[in-house]
Amino acid sequence: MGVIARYREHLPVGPATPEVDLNEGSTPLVASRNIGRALGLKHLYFKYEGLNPTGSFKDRGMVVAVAKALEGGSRVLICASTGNTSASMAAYAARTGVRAIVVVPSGAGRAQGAPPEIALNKLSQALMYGAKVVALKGNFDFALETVRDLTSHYPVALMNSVNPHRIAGQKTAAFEIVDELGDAPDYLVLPVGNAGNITAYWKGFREYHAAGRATRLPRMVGAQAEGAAPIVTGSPVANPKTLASAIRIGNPASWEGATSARDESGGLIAAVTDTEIISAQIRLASSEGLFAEPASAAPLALLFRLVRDGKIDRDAVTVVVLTGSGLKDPEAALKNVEPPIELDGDARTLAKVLKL
Ligand code: AN7
Repeated sequence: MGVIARYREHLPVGPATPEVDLNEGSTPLVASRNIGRALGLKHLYFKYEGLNPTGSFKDRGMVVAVAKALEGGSRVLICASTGNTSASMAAYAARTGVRAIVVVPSGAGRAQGAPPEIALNKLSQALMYGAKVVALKGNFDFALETVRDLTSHYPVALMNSVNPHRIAGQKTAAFEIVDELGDAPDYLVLPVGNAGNITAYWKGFREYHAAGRATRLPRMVGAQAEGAAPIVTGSPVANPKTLASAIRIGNPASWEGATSARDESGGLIAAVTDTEIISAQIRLASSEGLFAEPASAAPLALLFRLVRDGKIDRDAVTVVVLTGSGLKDPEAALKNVEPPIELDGDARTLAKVLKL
């Protein structure tokens, strides 16, 4: 079952909305075995969104946005993307037989013929699903500005999270957490890039609370990368830099949604360094068996710091959202682990090398 079928009564769909799904959503809420214990947190969970059909949380919003675009008669879909949105849009376009155009940042100073500034596996997804991919010179913010300009002049449906149907679909992740825990957590910790997801989670928690499905609201805690932290510093970043390419965004479209979520919930949005991100990504994989992409490790890096600073109550229920699979960006990960041992030998030499 996909998110439209599961949460139909909470979504802007009706009898005229076409049925679309890839069985997205219903992702595991994995209880921490080791990190929670090490931090002294009794109730730490990971919402593992990397298990969505295209490997990220984007599928939740995309399925609703595509269904609504079809309902409205659109035949051409477009998005600007740091990678995951484009992979998701391309998949649902393929499934429903409409054209997909993807605009990804190629980077301002990149060498001719070099790959775009997005993770290779995300690019390969968009290409395999059959999208037309344009690597536009400049960063993500310029790509989004250009796509918005184009859609205001041509009959092409804009599928970025400024499309409210994306936010509507993404809020289902908050519903799932409440359905599983029996109430809202105390803290919801997630990465913030274009800020659609924090906006969507907050909307979901508020709606469920208003419907009597939860007795409380979580504090919303957002993590940005230090070189791409406009919401933390309070002004747009012209040239955002971080190895977490998914959140390499300098002027978030849902800026206000993010600050409202933060302020209304009594939460916070803070920046973590790339070094903290890498170390959190490795610790998550090697001590929990959960491989998430760098952007998804940013909230865990922030949680480490908040616990160290004594800002998180040990009895609190904390959910960290792992927004995308580690398989999305193996190049980033491989730079930071020991390479395989090269060996030409038999069992004895193998045992010797392994010091068994
Ligand atoms: C893994 O795909 O912006 O704050 O174009 O891929 O809702 O933008 C991706 C964002 C976090 C940030 N984690 O979410 C895109 C894109 C992962 C992501 C974010 C993204 P938003």
